[in-house]
Amino acid sequence: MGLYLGLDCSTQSLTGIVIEIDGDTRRVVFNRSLNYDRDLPEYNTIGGVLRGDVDGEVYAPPAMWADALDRMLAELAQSADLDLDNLRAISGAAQQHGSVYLNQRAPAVLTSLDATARLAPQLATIFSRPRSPVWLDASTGRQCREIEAALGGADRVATLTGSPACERFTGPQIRRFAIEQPDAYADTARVHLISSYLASLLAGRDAPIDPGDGSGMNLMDLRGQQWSQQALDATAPDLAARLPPITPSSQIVGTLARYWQKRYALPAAAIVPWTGDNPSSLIGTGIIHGRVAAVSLGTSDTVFALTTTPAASSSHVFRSPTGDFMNLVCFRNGSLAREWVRAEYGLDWNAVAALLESEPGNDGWLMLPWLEVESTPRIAHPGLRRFGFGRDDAARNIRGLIEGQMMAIANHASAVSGTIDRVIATGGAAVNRAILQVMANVFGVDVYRLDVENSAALGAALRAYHADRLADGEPISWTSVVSGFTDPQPGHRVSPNPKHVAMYEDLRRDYAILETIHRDRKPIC
Ligand code: ADP
Ligand code: XUL
Repeated sequence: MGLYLGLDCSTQSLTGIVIEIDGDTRRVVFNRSLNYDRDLPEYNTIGGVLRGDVDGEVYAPPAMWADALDRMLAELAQSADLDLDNLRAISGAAQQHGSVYLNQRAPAVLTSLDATARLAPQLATIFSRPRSPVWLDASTGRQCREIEAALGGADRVATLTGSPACERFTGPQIRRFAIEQPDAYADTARVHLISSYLASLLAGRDAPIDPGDGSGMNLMDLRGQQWSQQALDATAPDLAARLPPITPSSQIVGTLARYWQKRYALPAAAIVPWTGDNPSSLIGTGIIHGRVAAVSLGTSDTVFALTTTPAASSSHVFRSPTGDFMNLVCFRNGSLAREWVRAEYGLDWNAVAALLESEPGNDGWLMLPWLEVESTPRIAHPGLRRFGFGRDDAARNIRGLIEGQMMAIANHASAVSGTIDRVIATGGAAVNRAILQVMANVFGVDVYRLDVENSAALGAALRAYHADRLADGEPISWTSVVSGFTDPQPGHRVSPNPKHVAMYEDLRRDYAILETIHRDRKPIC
């Protein structure tokens, strides 16, 4: 019998899931979340992030994630019904693209942590930059253009690294830091992703970056799965020496550091490289072959699918933990926009659901839901665009925003997978059946919700299991890895209503036309 811990350090929370695998018995035996705003209020985040003085700057304190990790392992250790001696391996996932900057003191501090004291205060001296830019940061437009110019244009960057230069990606973020704060950059010995930073804390030593999360940096050669010297040169001086190596996502990094073993009486479990939340969700939603797409309704909304060959049409191509590729499209206006419209009209989620169900199609009225700057399509001028109704009409605003989001996702999903027979819905908003009904009607296919809500954390636990079997000389297929955890349950199926499918086909065409017309225009209402 083995226990496997998967962690997900997402934008708003840290989740820990433990799975037990004992012959054919496969079950989740621990599932907890810590919300940064609520449970770690001393960091003053709103939605897990802080906003900077410069337009578009969004960041989080890296010490907060360490603190959350410490609290999560404390909760795990206190869980009386678990025999943690059987904890064999730990892996994790983190919000993609965000970066953590460590100075040369970090390795010594990590190997000599005092197990009787909290982790975060002991890390106070290791950061060469106390702020970690996160994926919501949109302050690096200039650096993106510079990188694209140095590498021969956006298409060349996309062919080489899997994506055109994007504001939120790590390379442009590092470039801005190196240019604007040269002394702090000079003091930086290591630039980690959030994923590899947290793996390093668990292992007590520098952990590598996995190809899945490495693909979100504009720095990795997508096909070779190694740093591209050309891309590094276009980004910042002496960057190669500052990046950890890239290793396969199933190659064990080491064992749980002494700090955690002593502090929480945990065994020397294997530490498996962490990856990004989207690549991890691919495993946690059981997408190990084509024609199935996942839609994640988290802080960001994403749609992704597995592929054996990278698609030129997809805005992002990442490596997947299975060794294949995954196509992904990301929308910045996800849950925060839904939260905003809910709060604006003083409603709870049940009331939102009732409005969605009462008039599918919003009587033909549409909204472009770009409350903040949008990444798909790239929208520089934020602001909702309402067509045929005003600000005062709560019902039309709610439906306009959520139906608009679902139409945008469905329209852009064609770039990630030519044919979609089924959609797996995940992320915080996937608990809302009315939203999934809109999704099913708009896509015209069955939508499934999974038993385990947090597919990134589940995917991490499953990856830990996979790496553990491999290390034991018992390679196991991905189908066997996910079996029993991600099988679509008929009870969780939301089927499209044929009457509404036809209507949304027309509305999706109108939506696409509006999107094209308005993408470069400023909002007028
Ligand atoms: P992330 O992983 O990006 O931190 P989650 O996937 O945990 O985010 O999703 C959090 C979001 O889920 C919240 O911002 C909230 O808006 C949304 N959410 C939670 N419950 C509901 C609900 N019943 N209906 C719609 N959205 C919900
Ligand atoms: C994907 C992206 C987001 C983050 C946060 O490119 O930026 O989905 O990973 O979840």
